[in-house]
Amino acid sequence: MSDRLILHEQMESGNCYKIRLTAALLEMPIELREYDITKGETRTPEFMRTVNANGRIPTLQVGDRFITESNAACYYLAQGTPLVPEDRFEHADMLRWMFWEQYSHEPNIATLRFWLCWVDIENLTDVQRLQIPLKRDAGNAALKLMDEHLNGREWLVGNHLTLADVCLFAYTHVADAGGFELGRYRNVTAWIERVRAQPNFLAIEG
Ligand SMILES: N[C@@H](CCC(=O)N[C@@H](CS)C(=O)NCC(=O)O)C(=O)O
Repeated sequence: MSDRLILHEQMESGNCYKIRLTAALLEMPIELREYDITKGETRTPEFMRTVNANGRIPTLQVGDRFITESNAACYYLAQGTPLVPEDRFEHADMLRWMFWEQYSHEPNIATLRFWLCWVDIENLTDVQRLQIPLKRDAGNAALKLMDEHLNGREWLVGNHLTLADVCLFAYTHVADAGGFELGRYRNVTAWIERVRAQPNFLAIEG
């Protein structure tokens, strides 16, 4: 890969961390550009014109082109490496977990972490406050589904670490910051330790 890689990101974001972790595991150098979403730095006309019209990080810059959506950026980096299964079924199964993460996991677990740790409960709108129990239930349902799937399995797909594990690790391992009790999910906590033990593992704020 010869293009210069620049990750437009915010360190605390799990969506950004996925990409840093993918690059670290693959020993790919990437440059970092930090933004503060709480100050609206990804909503400026300049950012939306040049980096992401959707006004969000992460965005992976590849030369002079930009890949938005965290899981697409991870996929860009990992194609052709052991993180992406060659087997056709396992490849699709890996994508299944990555799509599931964005629909059933991240909107619940990451959002509660953001609301409770960054926005703060007293600054939430009434609508957001009403959504907390719904997101709590949906987040626990997602963790339970992972826990059941990991019963008797080391990895989400096949028999080695794939992007499915990397993308789901990002917000799962910090779910306690969103008020989730990870200790209830023994297979998930064992899996978290397996991911942490990988060569070249990078911590979220490391
Ligand atoms: N589906 C997107 C979600 C991106 C996203 O929601 N980014 C958040 C930070 S994790 C953000 O930039 N929020 C700032 C804003 O919406 O203004 C992805 O996976 O990259």
